[in-house]
Amino acid sequence: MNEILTETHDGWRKLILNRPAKLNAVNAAMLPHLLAAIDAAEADRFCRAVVLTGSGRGFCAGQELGPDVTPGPDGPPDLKTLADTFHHEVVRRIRSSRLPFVCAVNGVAAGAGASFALAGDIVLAARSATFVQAFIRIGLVPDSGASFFLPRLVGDARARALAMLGDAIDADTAERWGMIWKSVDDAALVSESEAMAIRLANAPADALAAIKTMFAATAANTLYQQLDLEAGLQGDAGRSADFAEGVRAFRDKRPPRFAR
Ligand code: T3D
Repeated sequence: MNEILTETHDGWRKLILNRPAKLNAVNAAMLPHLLAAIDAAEADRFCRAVVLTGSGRGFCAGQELGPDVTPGPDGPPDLKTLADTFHHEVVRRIRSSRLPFVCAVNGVAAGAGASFALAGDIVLAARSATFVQAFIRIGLVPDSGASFFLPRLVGDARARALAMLGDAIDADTAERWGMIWKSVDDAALVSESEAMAIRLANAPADALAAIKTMFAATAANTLYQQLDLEAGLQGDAGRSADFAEGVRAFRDKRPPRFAR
């Protein structure tokens, strides 16, 4: 079975984790295909947005608790290399991509699967979906960015409790806590995430990429450094055809038609 499905639409792609019987748990054989699918979207000049979702009733149950993490003749598994090479590379590529990523969390997102979801730029979740920091349940620690994303999204108190207790939270709670953009009716997730991708595909692409650059830098920057970065990126945006079109459309009282 093809464990990563790609749908190519007009201006956007959908990447689907496709191991439904295992709630789309990932492993070292599957993750290179996910990385390749992300790279292919990045390389496609007609692609302006990506939806990442799962097939079946799960989004992603994190690392497959199978051969990759089973002690072999040489001793315990090398989780550092596994994380560095695969899981963390997924997060790096989503975050460093020019493309806005919409994560459509269709079901449980656990362990690294929750981190992949939170790496998205805009996270929509089906109301029945849950987010689980499952690591502690099996004696591991948060990875794939969980210890970076969570405190920034929900605050230190909630992040620590989620990481230390491993309790599941539902999509409504995730929305209320600011962990995700929106919880939607299960039946509406596909249409809402696709509408979001289309909307982003029609937005000014360079400005979206610049917003990603800004938000990537903000965690490490001082206010003054961030002001310098904003000024530089605004300078670039001010020279763009999209800005000229945006202002023209405003004056003409019509919707803008940004470059595609
Ligand atoms: O180096 C590194 O970076 C290592 C990576 C670490 C990052 C991680 O992601 S560590 C965390 C790994 N993930 C987990 O510990 C989650 C394990 N799964 C669960 O706790 C539960 O399955 C869920 C809470 C996600 C969902 O529960 P539920 O009751 O809805 O479903 P289920 O019945 O437990 O699972 C359905 C099937 O999927 C089941 O298979 P079966 O019995 O029907 O054949 C189950 O074994 C399978 N499954 C779910 N998660 C995994 C999995 N199989 C392998 N690995 C999984 N992670």
